[in-house]
Formats: sequence, C-alpha cells, structure tokens
Amino acid sequence: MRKAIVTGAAGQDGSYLCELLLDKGYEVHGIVRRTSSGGETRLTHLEHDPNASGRFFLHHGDQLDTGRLVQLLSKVEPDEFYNLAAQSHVRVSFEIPESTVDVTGVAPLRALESIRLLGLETRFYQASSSEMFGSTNPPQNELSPLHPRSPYACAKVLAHHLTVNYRESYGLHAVSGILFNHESPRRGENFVTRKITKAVSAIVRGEQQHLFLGNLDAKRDWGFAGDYVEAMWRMLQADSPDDFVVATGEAFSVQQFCDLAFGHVGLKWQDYVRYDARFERPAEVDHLLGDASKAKAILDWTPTVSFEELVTRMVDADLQSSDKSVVDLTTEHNDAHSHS
Ligand code: NAP
Ligand code: F7E
Repeated sequence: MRKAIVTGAAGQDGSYLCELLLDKGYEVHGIVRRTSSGGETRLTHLEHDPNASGRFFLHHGDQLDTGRLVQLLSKVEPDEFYNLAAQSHVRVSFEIPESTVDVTGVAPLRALESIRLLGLETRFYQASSSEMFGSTNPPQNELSPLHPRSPYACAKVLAHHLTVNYRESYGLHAVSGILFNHESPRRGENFVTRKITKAVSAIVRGEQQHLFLGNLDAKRDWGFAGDYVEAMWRMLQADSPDDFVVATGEAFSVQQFCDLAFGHVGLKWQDYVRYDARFERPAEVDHLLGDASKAKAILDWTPTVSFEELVTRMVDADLQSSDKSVVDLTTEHNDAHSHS
C-alpha cells in the first residue's frame, strides 16, 4: 500500500487531498496542529469513514518542529510527501511577516533537508502559489518572471526555489505546483470568495445587513479545489519531477464574483456591499491569469468546474449549512468591525 504524509491536512486542500488519496487506496498520514481550526469541520467525516479505517491517521505536528517531522518521516517512510501547511492569508502576512516566512518559506526546507538526510526515496510536493507572480503581466506560466508583492509571496518564492534547488543539487523527486486561486465550500472564511458566499447566506437569513470589502477590482483565476488536488497527485505520478502551473485560464474580478453570488439569490450586490479600507493590502496583486498548457500536455489535467458553477455551489452550500458554530472563527464577514 502506498503511503503519503500531508501537512496542513486540516486546511481546505488538505481535506480534499486526504480524501483523494484514501480513494486511491493510500495509507494517509495527516499532520495537524493541536489547536487547528479546520480539523473539526473538514476531517471528521474521514475519521468516521469505514472505507478509510486503518488507513487514515492524524498526527499532531507543527511546521516549526523539525524533530517531530523527522520522527514521523522515519516512522512512516512515505512514498509521497505533500507540503500544504502554511500561513496562507496574504493580507495577514503583512501583519505577521516573520512567522509567515518561517512557516511558509523556511518549513519546506526543513522537510526537504530531513528527507535528504534520512536517505528516503520520498517524492516531495511543494504548494507554490500564483502570488509569486505578483505584478508580472498576465497570462502567467512556468517561465514568467516572479515578482512577489507580500511577505507571503516572498516566502513562497523562497520555498519554490529551494524545491527546485534540492531537485537539481541532490536529485530529490521534488515538484513545485504553482496553483492559482482555488476555492470550495470548505474555503477558509476570511478569503474573499467564502467571505462573500457566507455573507450572502447570512443576508438571506436576515442575520447580516452589509458586507464590508476592500478592493473590488482585483482579478483572479478561480478554480475548484477538488480539481486542483487531483493535479497535485498527478504531478507526483509523473516520471520526472518538474514544475507546473495549475489554473483555469479565465480571470474575473471580485466585483464579478459579488455580482454572481448575490444574483444567484435574486439580490443586487450594490445594495449590500460597502467599502472598508481595512481590507486593502499595502501592495495589491491586480491581475492573475494562469496558462496551464503544460499541465494539460504532460499531466492531461483540465479543470472540470466553471467559475459560475463554483460560485453557485459555494452559495448553495452556505445556504444549506445550518451550522452557525463555525461562523465566527474569523469575523471578517461580519458587520461588526473586527480584525482580519
Ligand atoms: P489553508 O486552508 O489555510 O490550510 C493551511 C493549513 O496549514 C491549515 O490547516 C493550517 O492549520 C496549517 N498550518 C498553518 N500554520 C501551521 C504550522 N505552523 N504548523 C502546522 N500547520 C500549520 O490553505 P489551503 O487553501 O488549503 O492551501 C493549501 C496550501 O496551498 C497552502 O500552502 C497555501 O499557501 C497554498 N496555496 C493555496 C492556494 C489557494 O487558492 N487555496 C493557491 C496556491 C497555493 P490550522 O488549521 O492550525 O490553522
Ligand atoms: O483575496 C481582494 C484582495 O484573500 C483575493 C490564498 O489562497 O490565493 C489566495 O490569496 C482578492 C485580493 O486571496 C477583500 O485584495 C477585496 O485582491 O481571497 P483572497 P488571495 O490574496 O488571492 C493565492 C493563490 C494564495 O496562494 C493564497 O494562499 O480579493 N479583496 N476585499 C479581499 N480579500 C479578502 N480576503 N477580504 C476582503 O474583504
């Protein structure tokens, strides 16, 4: 049975990836922080899934704890290691730049160096990001210049180059997946898509009056997270390690997302959305639009969910969810002015 370790298992992508690997018959070892915010909601169904019984293990761990990492690597000796854990919020990275660089940029080095020193044959996946392109003109592909615009993006550039360097220096089977934005009903509530869909459902229920947002003009290439974890897995199955852009090839503005999300329930976004400068960033990334031709040609990967389908699925999921207990983990979406 093939074995995989997934860091950030309780995150959006971690939960979809654990599901995918279990479906493919893997023994899956997820690493989560003891205080993880997502484990309760995103992984519980797998812990109680009889098909995953005896094949799904969660381990406490932290990206800052090399000893724990070495211990788990030696014990599991995984065929594949997916490094998904990160402080992944771009605007928050301006508030906590040092810890962001440590968790998001330096921790991948801990994993690469541990795999190398232990002499494991483990294939390594690094969760790189379109944010690395920053202000580079669209469309962006694997050859586009990197111009990061936040501490988060700088950290991802460091980790990307380290991944390539360990491949070139030591022959590690190390892959960097440069993924453009991908969303789902499991998206963290302080990212703009989920903040909007959560607010739409709260407004429909009469629990919220307004939605405070920052820059509505930014354009993103938004895909479905379930499709993107399939691309991660395909990258590690390829004969030789390489780097791949994963994207839909279409970009839409935050305003267009609002238009569709509010329109889906018969509302006009202009009646509810209010500007709040607190949600602007010191440096914005204006336009990300990916060219995933290489992933299509080599991995035979294409996205299956359109932008419209993604937005309506997210709104419908929030409308159907009656669980208010998860709502206030991050309060960005609320009328009450709070941090995030
Ligand atoms: P996410 O939902 O924020 O998940 C990240 C996970 O990392 C969370 O479960 C978090 O755990 C964990 N984590 C944070 N700090 C940690 C630490 N010190 N030790 C151990 N775990 C820690 O992010 P995602 O959307 O699933 O993204 C997965 C990866 O892909 C991230 O590396 C992200 O930067 C990258 N990426 C995402 C996108 C996207 O659009 N989603 C695009 C490109 C790249 P807690 O629950 O404890 O906070
Ligand atoms: O912002 C604008 C904001 O926080 C998208 C992460 O997964 O994808 C994600 O990073 C856009 C930005 O995602 C609000 O200024 C307006 O232009 O949803 P976001 P992101 O910054 O693109 C990349 C690929 C990653 O790698 C990251 O890990 O929306 N925006 N008003 C807002 N954004 C937020 N969060 N909140 C607002 O109120």
